Amino acid sequence: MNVLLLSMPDSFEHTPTLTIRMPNGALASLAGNVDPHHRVSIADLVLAQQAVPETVARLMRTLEPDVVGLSVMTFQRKTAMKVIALARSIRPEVMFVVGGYDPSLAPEEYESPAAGVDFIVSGEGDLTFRDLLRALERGAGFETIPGLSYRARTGGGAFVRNPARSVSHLGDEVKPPNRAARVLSGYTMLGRQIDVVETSRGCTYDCSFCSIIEMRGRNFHTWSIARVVADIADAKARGARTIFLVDDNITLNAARFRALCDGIVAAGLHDIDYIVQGMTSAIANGGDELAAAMRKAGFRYVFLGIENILADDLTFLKATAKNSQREGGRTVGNATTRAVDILHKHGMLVVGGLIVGSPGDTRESIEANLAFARRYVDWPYIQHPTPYPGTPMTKDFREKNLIVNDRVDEYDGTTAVVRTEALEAEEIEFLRWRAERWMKVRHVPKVFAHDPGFVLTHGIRMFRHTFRGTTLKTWLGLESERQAFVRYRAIRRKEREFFSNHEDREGKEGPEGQTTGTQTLALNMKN
Ligand code: B12
Ligand code: SF4
Repeated sequence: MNVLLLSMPDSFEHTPTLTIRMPNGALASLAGNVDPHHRVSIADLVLAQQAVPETVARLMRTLEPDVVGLSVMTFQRKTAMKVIALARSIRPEVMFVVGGYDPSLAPEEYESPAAGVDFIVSGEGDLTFRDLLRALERGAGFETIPGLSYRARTGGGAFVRNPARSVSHLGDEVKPPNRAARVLSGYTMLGRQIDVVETSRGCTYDCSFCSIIEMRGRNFHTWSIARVVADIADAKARGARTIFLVDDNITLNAARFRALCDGIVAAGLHDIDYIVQGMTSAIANGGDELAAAMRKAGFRYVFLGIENILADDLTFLKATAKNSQREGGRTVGNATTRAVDILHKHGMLVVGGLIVGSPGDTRESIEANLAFARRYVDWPYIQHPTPYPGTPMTKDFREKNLIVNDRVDEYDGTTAVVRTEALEAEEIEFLRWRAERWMKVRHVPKVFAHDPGFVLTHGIRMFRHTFRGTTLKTWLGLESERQAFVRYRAIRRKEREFFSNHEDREGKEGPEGQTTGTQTLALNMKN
């Protein structure tokens, strides 16, 4: 069968496509696990953000897929529906499969006939998708495939939800990703080609804002160091110079993480820049030994899930335990500053994940977190609590009646869609927006020291992107920053519209490295 796998083009304020365009790891994993006689093509639509409809149309016409699979996060739902409608208009006979966080956690949104979806894969998709293709090929029924929902052939075509599939214990069960299936090019992290690698799946914590627990329960499974090292070598052989380890929580087993660092060095793969996300407690408790091993292996950016520096907010977010520093079996305080200090001491940079706008937050508590970020983190990754489907936090916000926006395409983490008891959502977003832009500018010298060519070529555009909405009048003090903020929000809303006036845009050039409608860039038809 001809299979086309798509990830959505919608991107996040802190990972603008001008500087960061990452492959979706789920799609390469699916491609690696289907039976080898299928022809699978992966297209990450962030690579074609300026020409989404044109690219989808071109892929549908040139690849002639029998099955199209879409990976969808909640804030990408609206775009996914439009992609399906367009693709179906070009090839009405195609079968559409959706998977990922949103279809898994809000399946009802995809079950209405208007959505145009034929199958929903919940939770891990590697084996379910493989089994679905087998069933389609044989013309067999779908009722024995765990993790799959499908439209019944009788009874009005309602969706049938099969029982969930148990989480995979990894090992040899889930085969390595197939990166060769990617048909678009232009992946980048500040000018260096980037790839993603998984070393484990799952987490045993239960932070109230995180979708992972509802998605797969509380568990943690790992691949062998040998498999991970081979996977990194594969990414490197295909040109990657930066690798993001996308594990949910790699630091759950610090000894294994340390062994992985040693394995990377032993395999000579420490000439790559690594990015990883981890818990402050694990980094603080791992101390100099773990941090030195990480640096030696090439780790450059460490995303720390700090979440909040105030105890009450951490309690609300259920993120106290993972941010606690422990000594002699006892909690002795918050681990955040120690984790930051250790990473800095060993030459690594901190991406500070903070969440501002929990129900009890006031102007002062938000400012305290922003001041902390200003002082301690290298790149701010500050978000607002966002009520994703199925999370305990969503329930809390709903019960407190604090959700003010139900347009899920705006659930991108930096649009405030909930208010606190003391502050309006817009005010919370304004406070974050106003402070964060300057924190980003401050990081530029460190980027310049590492990638001078990239900053020289793209510096002005990076600055203009960060300050979009701000005009000469704002700089001269002739209008308030709030007016610039209103303009920024309008620009942001427009950026989410990938399908408006697409006929007018045909042929328009996108940012450097992005595929556009008229380019025939890297359509790799060989696999
Ligand atoms: C890595 C990651 C990122 C990377 C993205 C890299 C990339 N291009 O993929 C970065 C840092 C850029 C990122 C950013 C964001 N992320 Co993110 N991210 C993750 C993370 C940590 C791991 C995802 C991953 O790659 N897993 C490995 C793959 C193999 O697993 P998987 O994606 O689950 O895929 C499996 C199944 O879902 C399924 N599947 C997935 N797609 C499909 C498609 C089909 C057809 C089928 C059949 C099956 C299937 O099968 C796959 C294989 O088993 C998760 C989870 C977490 N613990 O935080 C969050 C997570 C996915 N992110 C999330 C969010 C909200 C975001 C942001 C909006 C804001 C933020 N919190 O940072 C931005 C926006 C991203 C963007 N497009 O711009 C949420 C999604 C919630 C939701 N309900 O939508 C998660 C769950 C975290 C959370 N807060 O709970 N993210
Ligand atoms: S520690 Fe990280 S992955 Fe685990 S539940 Fe909390 S936010 Fe999610």
